[in-house]
Amino acid sequence: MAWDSEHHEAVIVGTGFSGIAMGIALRAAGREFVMLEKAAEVGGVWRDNRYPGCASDVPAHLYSYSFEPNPYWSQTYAPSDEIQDYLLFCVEKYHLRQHIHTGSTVQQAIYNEATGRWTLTVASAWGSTRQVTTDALILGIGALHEPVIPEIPGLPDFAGEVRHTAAWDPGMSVLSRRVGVIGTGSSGVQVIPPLAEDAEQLSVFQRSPAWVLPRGNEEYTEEQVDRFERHPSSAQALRAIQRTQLEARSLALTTQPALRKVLTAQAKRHLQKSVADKALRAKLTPSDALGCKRFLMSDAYYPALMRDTVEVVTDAIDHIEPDAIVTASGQRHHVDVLVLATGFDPVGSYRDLSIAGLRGRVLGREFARDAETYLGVSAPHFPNLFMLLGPNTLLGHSSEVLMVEAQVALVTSLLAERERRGATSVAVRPEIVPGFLADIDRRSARSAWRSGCTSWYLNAQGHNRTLWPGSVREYEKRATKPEFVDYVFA
Ligand code: N01
Repeated sequence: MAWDSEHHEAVIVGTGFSGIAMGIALRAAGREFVMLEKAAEVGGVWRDNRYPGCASDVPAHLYSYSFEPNPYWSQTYAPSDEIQDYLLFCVEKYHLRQHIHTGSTVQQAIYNEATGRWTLTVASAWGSTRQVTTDALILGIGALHEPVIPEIPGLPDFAGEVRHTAAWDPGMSVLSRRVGVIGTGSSGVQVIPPLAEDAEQLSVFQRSPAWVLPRGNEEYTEEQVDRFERHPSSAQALRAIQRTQLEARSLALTTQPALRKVLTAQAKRHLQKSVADKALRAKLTPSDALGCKRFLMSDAYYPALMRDTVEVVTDAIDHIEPDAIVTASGQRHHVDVLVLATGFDPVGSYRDLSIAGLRGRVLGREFARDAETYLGVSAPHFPNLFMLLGPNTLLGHSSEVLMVEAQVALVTSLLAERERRGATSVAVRPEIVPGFLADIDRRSARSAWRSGCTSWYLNAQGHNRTLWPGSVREYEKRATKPEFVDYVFA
């Protein structure tokens, strides 16, 4: 669509779950805004993650907006294409298309203290750039968006196809091909079973085994869908049950290690029941505590690993040759297709954007040192900047969509309060951020994810700057009833 104006009340960057929720809220508040999306379509991770087997690992009725229940989910855990369809539906239903500029990449944003405005340099897909100003820059750029490409010697010279799970080519077939998968996290555990069915030979390169719980996915029957449609309260009741069950997991991961033991026993039983081969079972038994890294849920993963055509390689990868992966023991594993299920860099999205706040502070550089925020939404020295799913607001236990809705409510309140006071800027008070982070550190110290493994949850100093260390309920309370004294309105 054509640009109407060079200045906007608000600019939302990104059109995934969080950007779309923010757009819906700004429309409801009667605000003028645009949404900038660098890709050709909305959807964020659900547009990009199209590998076979990709699905949410949070039940669909909970992994959707509270204000837009969907009675038509086909199964407990929705596949990625259903979630993408849901987001497309929301964009149309809430009339967001007219606000969205696809093929628009924000290259730079500079804050002007005198005007309280951000000036953005936006590059279009066809090569032109233009300047846009705004009173509120809202980043919905995603935390798990920037793929990690491992630095393995020889990888650039691999002659076959290489695919990160987040950049899948839906046209790629592995039928009668030898496939190597590096990585056995949430993405790996989903992509391995369908690949194992089709590939001639599948080599799974596992650096560390993960804890896997039974998934218990079920397709909803026509009668159930019909009931959800005709009696929305039944879908709401299901959502409430799912929410309560998953909230209990936050206790297991944080203050109640005894509950972790229950989950660990469940995961051990799952492994014992699924894998008869003792040697394979030993390879698949994690040495770190459950929850230190994200625990996984699958009923298909272990059976896939037991196929004759699948091998689990635990020897470290030494280097890659044009047609093989060579491990430290010198063994060559021939592969035609290499799948990288190697995860994401949680601050990568911020590093690539050049966002300059007060006194030339650059957000990506600040975050590379330490991702200091307040409630993951505001960063000190960056007025009129708001992050959705920012640092310390991911969950290891429940639906991110709940966090998104709380953050959207917080941003909406801050903008309304700024207006009510006749101010041009709102910023978190820098002096309250150290206390907030000290509390995160104190609570994380007792958590599963600080129990001794290395993971992307922790930064180089070993601080958790990724996860929210409490319940969703607590975060919702803090975000939806903001303490305005924590902010400077100028
Ligand atoms: O990434 P990960 P992911 N050599 O970082 C291994 C969300 N998600 O994409 O454990 C060898 O968890 C690495 O090994 P190790 C979800 O929030 C959601 O799977 O570090 N191996 C690990 O096994 C999730 O938490 C859904 O020793 C290397 C794997 O790669 C987040 O995304 C689906 C390596 C990376 O696992 C990330 O999950 C998928 C190397 N050089 C993802 N580098 C749904 O809800 C890395 N590894 C659908």
